[in-house]
Amino acid sequence: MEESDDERRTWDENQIRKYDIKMKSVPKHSFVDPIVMEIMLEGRPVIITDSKMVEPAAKWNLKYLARHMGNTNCNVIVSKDHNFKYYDDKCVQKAVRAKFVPPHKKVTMKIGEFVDKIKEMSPGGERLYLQQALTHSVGTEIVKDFLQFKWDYIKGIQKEMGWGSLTSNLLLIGMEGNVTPCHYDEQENLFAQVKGYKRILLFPPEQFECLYPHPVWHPHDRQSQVDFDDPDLTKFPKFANAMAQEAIVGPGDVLFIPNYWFHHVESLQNGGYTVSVNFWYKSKSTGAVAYPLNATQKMAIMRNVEKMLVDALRDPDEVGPLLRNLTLGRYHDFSLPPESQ
Ligand SMILES: O=C(O)CCC(=O)C(=O)O
Repeated sequence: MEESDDERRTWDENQIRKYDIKMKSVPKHSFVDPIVMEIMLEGRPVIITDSKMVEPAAKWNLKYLARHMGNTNCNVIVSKDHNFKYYDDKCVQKAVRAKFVPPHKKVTMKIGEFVDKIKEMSPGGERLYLQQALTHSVGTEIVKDFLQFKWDYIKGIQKEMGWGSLTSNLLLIGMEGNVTPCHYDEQENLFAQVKGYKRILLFPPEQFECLYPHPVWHPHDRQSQVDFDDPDLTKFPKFANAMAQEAIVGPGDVLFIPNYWFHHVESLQNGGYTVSVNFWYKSKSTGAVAYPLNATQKMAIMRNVEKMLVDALRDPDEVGPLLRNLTLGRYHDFSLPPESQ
């Protein structure tokens, strides 16, 4: 991979993975356009252009990062294929350890080693994805750049949106074609694209039932069970109704990913490596709850009920049967065909 790869400024349809999912586009507006805040306040995703929010990171190519992050032990995920489905190590140790096989390895390495390995990438070979929190451990030059981000602008958004504190910034360095499969987070996210292009498919909380997230106690909690490459519509029939909102982001773009929105993220194929930095914020505190509850609040309630049941029953395998007993034959609308329920 040559350094000139990170100067690539365009992409074409062939670089995008093909899925059998209906799609429309996420709106894209300049940061000066008041519509950006209107969309964000409605809790919808938007691509913000021209903000120069993380401009000092524009020089974060592999050479620069290797030079200035040299001593950091970076978290790197190593996968046999293009999918990097997140799993929580803490849950692996608990109830399901006997049945759960981690889909990939998590290792630490110096960035120099990571860079060497991704340059050696061979088709069908192991893939790597560096995902490192930006803390003081990343080295003084990187911290200096970070401090020069456009914090007035970033803090302005945080204030206007009423968000809580900034919890973390993740630096993501991905190989071309890497995929973070569909999942949701419990935080607001300003996702800044620094190098290369990523395509993000977003799904609102209303589509929970189309995406079948794993149970809360599972190591893959918050991740969709549906394999987008080969969806099993017998097991997950409502996936056929999923409707994605597509965002393609390149250097300088910032995507707002609202709390509880499912998102699938792919580094475009044959596009060189990608660099992104996200900004995870605590959501606005709920304060007075407005009725009727919106889809995000309903999703939060479902999570809490599920968590309470896991805690109370102490056996994850008892949660499903209890929930089924609670509703079976009682909450069905008998005017509807069974397959639609
Ligand atoms: O960029 C990626 O691959 C994943 C990022 C993501 O899921 C996030 O920022 O929430």
